[in-house]
Amino acid sequence: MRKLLRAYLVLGSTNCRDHPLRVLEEALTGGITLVQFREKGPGALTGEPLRALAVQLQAACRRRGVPFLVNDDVELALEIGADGVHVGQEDEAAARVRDRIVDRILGVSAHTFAEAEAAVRHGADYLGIGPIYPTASKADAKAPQGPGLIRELRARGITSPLVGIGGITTETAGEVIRAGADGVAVISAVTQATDVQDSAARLYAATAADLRP
Ligand code: IFP
Ligand code: MG
Repeated sequence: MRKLLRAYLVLGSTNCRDHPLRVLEEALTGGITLVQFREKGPGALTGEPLRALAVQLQAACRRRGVPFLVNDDVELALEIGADGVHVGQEDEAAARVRDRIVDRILGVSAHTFAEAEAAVRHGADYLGIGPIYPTASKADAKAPQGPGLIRELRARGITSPLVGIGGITTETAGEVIRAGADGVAVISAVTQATDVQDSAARLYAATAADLRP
């Protein structure tokens, strides 16, 4: 799990300037290690187009041997046979999702020590910690916490796989890893880049395991 979190791409059609499949293919070529399909915001797909895009993106991940997770939508994840689900605090309770997806990957967002501790207890395989920096990708994002939150969680005994998310760039990825994260999750840093493949490759390079404390 820790290795998979290294360069984690979260994307949906509303984040992409080109067709999401093209963006994803380039990002995978650049070295992305894990993918989360997160179809959110104005213009987000629903129904059959949503399912069709999920299946397309999943197929691209399978060809490269990269696990494909679905944000929030447990039904969709089960229907297409995704490798896992990522849920927030406001989504279906982590413990319930754990029971429904059994041996697939379960990621849970946490913003505090108490949320992190509860998510681990409810069976999360990894925690998404953020927002680390200010972000435009999430309309209802909480206040930025800085890499210090990850440092605090490690100091207080959270040993689970952790990924930082929120406003992380290739420039700041290293400090998130040095704070104790196993990886970084990004949307814009890769999907909005002029050269998607290059930005993914730089993200991968910036998160080398030897940066870890
Ligand atoms: N964290 C993550 C992840 N994904 C989300 N969608 C989120 C928080 C709100 F990257 F998986 F850790
Ligand atoms: Mg959510």
